[in-house]
Amino acid sequence: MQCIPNLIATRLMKLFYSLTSPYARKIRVVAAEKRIEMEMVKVVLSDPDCPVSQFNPLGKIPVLVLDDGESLYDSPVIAEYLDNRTPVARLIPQDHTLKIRVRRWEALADGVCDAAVAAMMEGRRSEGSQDGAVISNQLGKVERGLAVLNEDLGDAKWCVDDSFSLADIALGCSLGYLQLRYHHLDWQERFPNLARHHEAMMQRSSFSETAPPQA
Ligand SMILES: N[C@@H](CCC(=O)N[C@@H](CS)C(=O)NCC(=O)O)C(=O)O
Repeated sequence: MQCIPNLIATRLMKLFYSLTSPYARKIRVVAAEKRIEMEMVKVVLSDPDCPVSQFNPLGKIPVLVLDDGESLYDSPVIAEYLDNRTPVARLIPQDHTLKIRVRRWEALADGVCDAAVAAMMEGRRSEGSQDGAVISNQLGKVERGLAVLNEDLGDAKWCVDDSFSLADIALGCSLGYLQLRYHHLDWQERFPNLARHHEAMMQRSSFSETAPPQA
């Protein structure tokens, strides 16, 4: 009798992403650290046929489409989902106090990115319709956020409890975005703790292999 191997048909989860999105990079780094395989679907958000809004009504990436068709967003939700999918390389601590500290780092790092993106979008409007007050308000958030992140990191290697976590991934992706779009802010010189953290992140293949292409 022929022996038929027990094949389990599994459909891979699909991640909608772009090479320059810092939020999508966060998820790509999480997946690499946790050795989770996903089908990667690269999108161009400005493309009229971009499929993202079929899966996320907000039309934003990252979106993770699960094997049963359910879609997850935004990046903090996807990161938590993936972290719980396998115990390999835990990125969000089980301990409540540590978990809240990781989440707070993530919120501030993501918030700096939100403000940097908002300032850049305003700056891309035509000369006459740009609002300088909007740009400086958003850049003020970036500056204050970086100062607090730099101060809170101090001379520690990793953000929370001397252990690598989602906080480090979120911080790294936010700084990577500033390096891409705001090189002129000279954040490496002004915030040396953050510069050192970014160098440590670049030693990890999950991070260096997901770096956005420099323009
Ligand atoms: N809070 C969201 C932010 C996602 C986000 O803003 N993604 C940008 C790409 S970097 C986007 O999709 N923008 C398109 C839009 O706002 O319409 C997350 O963490 O996933």
